[in-house]
Amino acid sequence: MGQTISQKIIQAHLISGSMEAGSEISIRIDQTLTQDSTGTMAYLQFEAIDIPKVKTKLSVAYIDHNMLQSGFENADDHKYIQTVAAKHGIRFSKPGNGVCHQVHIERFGVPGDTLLGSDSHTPTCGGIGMLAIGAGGLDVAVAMGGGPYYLSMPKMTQVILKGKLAPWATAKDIILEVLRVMTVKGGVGKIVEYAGDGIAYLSVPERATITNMGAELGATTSIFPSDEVTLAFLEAQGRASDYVPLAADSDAVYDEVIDIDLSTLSPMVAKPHMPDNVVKVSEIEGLTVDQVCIGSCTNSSLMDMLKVAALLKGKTVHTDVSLVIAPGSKQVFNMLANCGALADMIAAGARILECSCGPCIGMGQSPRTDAVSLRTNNRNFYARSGTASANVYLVSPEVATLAAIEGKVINPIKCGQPPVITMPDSFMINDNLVILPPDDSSDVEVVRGPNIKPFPINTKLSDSVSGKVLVVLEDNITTDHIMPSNAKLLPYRSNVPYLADYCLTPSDPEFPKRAKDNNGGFIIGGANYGQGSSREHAALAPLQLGVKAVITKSFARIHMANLINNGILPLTFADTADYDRISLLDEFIIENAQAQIRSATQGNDVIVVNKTQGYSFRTNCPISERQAAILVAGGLLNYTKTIG
Ligand code: MIC
Ligand code: SF4
Repeated sequence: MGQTISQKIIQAHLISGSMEAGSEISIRIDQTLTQDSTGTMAYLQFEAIDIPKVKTKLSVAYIDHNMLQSGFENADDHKYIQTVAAKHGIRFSKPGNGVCHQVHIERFGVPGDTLLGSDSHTPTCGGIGMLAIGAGGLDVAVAMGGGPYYLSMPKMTQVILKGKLAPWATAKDIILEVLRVMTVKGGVGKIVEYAGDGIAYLSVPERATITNMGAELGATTSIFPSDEVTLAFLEAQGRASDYVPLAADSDAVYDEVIDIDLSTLSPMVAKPHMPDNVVKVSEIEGLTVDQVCIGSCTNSSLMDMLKVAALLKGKTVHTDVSLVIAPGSKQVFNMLANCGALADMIAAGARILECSCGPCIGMGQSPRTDAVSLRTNNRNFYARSGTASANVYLVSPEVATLAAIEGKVINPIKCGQPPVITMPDSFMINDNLVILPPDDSSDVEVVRGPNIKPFPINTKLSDSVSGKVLVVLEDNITTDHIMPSNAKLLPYRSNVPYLADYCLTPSDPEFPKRAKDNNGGFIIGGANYGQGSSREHAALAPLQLGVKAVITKSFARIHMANLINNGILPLTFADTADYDRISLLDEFIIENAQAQIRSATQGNDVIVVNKTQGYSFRTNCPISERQAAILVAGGLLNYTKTIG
């Protein structure tokens, strides 16, 4: 039987397990990436594992999230990451070099290789045929140390793109359409592979927009074949030698196939507050706009920026709109400056930001109360912009730019022909902001500022797990609810005790106090709990507050792995009707927890007793034997010590 693209890459990297969907496998990781908001924790954990030099082919530490430096905290973290990277053989991408995913695909990604990144949008590199997966910091730390990455073998989804996009329809509209069809939970446990005659017309940056936002499907990753288009991109980046062709076999079998006729797609928009709340732009035409943000790892390539500049040329941003633009990388920024496109943006009145995540993660540019903000980002989760009452809409750079000029949403179809932008034959290559680690790092001193606090480590699972229900939450709770990130909180990513006081506050401001008053307990969630970011802090902050188990209707992949790595039991209701019976502060107990967790690996139920209401209910814990051992040991760090 033929193989899919990702099955081929997995097979070539397989260390253990059988490649049957749902069973646990482990793979060798060729490259890792970290960014600063998850990186500090990942490197603290790497240091705890105590391996002198990374064992990957390439590991890069990026600084792109915490860029505001409104106090000493961010700068301290940057210094720590720079010195710890130098110490352990990791390349350091300085602040100003760009957003990790944009830089990585430009300068480092290799078709057919594996990449593990401590950021959920790591699948961006799937745009050049790399198997690129987002994970928690601890999993990335283990991979840097040469350890395998464990995952559940995904199912295979094929999205067949037929024909050619109509004028004004873009790669962003393709992925918004896929989100509309599959929803934010539709990709959980799956890899999405793109195929069809339509992909020949999509450049690597366009493919990367699609694989980037595959994270919003909950997918393990997304991937395009490595073909002539990939070769052209790598050649233009001066990296033709990294090219290897890669395609699915013609008789490869997919679990699911979705057909999209590109010629029928029109500009789309994801309405507040979920990336799958997708309609046609024509349905919100005329909506008055207060803010437009262009950039983020989804749409900040040179081609995106050149389109924006062409539309802005000779125009003025509307009186009532604030337009901010953040180019994705130094390469993009420099080329915009060299060709004059940057001047067109400035002349039109755009506020140019440094190349970083910026508004996407609420690092500045929070819009006004009740604002309508059009953004080219990948996420419009509630309160993520830093203004809880704001309504964030996700659109293509073209739709965003036209709205910035007109002050309202315009259906671009009515605007004549779009600017025609093609990929340059050669990009400007200057890697002077990537600092190589020294061969001999014995003299390197790792600098730790006062903001770096010890992180919580769980203890062995006790045989009787008891506590009160601390909160009951609805479906689709994101990591932005569990551990909000914004300009005020992001500086504390290396200070979990501080962050814990904000845990789940967008959903329930009293949660941290209630958790502390009751010495921890249980979190109850709905479906797709923990979707979004890879931030391990969404497990570490609950751990700091004494949370012992999270019981939900279902989990998002990375968050569930983060809970296990930190020794918090991830349980799902065997009968979702039991969710409705639970009241706040009910007292729960799981008897014989160690034995129950071990036997859950055989598909047996884990019984939870509701002492307050006098009944028990069944839960599942769909984990491997290795994961059960991690939970019993009290997390991955403790487990690693037990196995030497
Ligand atoms: C995000 O887009 O939510 C982030 C910020 O990049 C996160 C990482 C983090 O929380 O630091 C992600 O996507 O993993
Ligand atoms: Fe940065 Fe936003 Fe991309 Fe996350 S989604 S890596 S915050 S640009």
